[in-house]
Amino acid sequence: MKITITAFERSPDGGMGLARDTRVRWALEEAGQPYAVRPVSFAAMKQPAHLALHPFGQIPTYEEGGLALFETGAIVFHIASRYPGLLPDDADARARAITWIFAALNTVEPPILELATAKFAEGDKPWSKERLPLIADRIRHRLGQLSAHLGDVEWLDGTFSAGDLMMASVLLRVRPSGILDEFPRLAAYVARAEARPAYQRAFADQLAFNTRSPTGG
Ligand code: GTB
Repeated sequence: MKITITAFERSPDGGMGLARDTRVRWALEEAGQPYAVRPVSFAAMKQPAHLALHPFGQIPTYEEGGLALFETGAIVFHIASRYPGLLPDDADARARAITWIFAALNTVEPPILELATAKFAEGDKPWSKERLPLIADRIRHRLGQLSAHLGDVEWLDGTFSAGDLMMASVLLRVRPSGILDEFPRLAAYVARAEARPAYQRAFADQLAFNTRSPTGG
């Protein structure tokens, strides 16, 4: 069944791979599934046609036959459940891998998003200077715990899974701040994830998409 996802018409990061369509592209590459990408402008995201797919007017969305999904956690979980390669067969190992998807989104990503909001949406507020180091320390606390858990193993729970895909995607978001590099084990973990051929293809495709000429050539 044909898979179509949506992405920013042109990502504000110019193709650094930080917009959330990259994690969906990556999951589809790991699963060996071809897909099409429909660009959506900021204005179109808030129009009824897109809101019918995504109630919050965001990207990415995922369409497959009659199924339409939003939320990258749900999309990646769906891909990992429907296609082989991203979740172990053993039921307990599968449950643990799914736990890491939730941990990435619910425990590690929130302070990272808070930092982005504080920098880019609230950077001009008088209290911003005092708030930023507090958020950075909350991130450091979480990354310290994650790094201690990871130790010197390659992936979070045995073989690479959708849990690692989501965790690495979340950690990539904090790398530009320099905080990730304070945790060499996590920096190496992310580098291992980025070296996967599926990630490389996903990254290259989103870069080409975000740097294509306006005429589509
Ligand atoms: N919880 C949702 C999910 O995981 O799918 C969050 C989706 C979301 O935040 N989508 C963002 C969006 O559509 C794009 S990814 N924003 C437009 C809007 O809300 O109007 C967030 C993002 C945007 C830009 C960069 N960047 O340029 O570096 C990185 C990440």
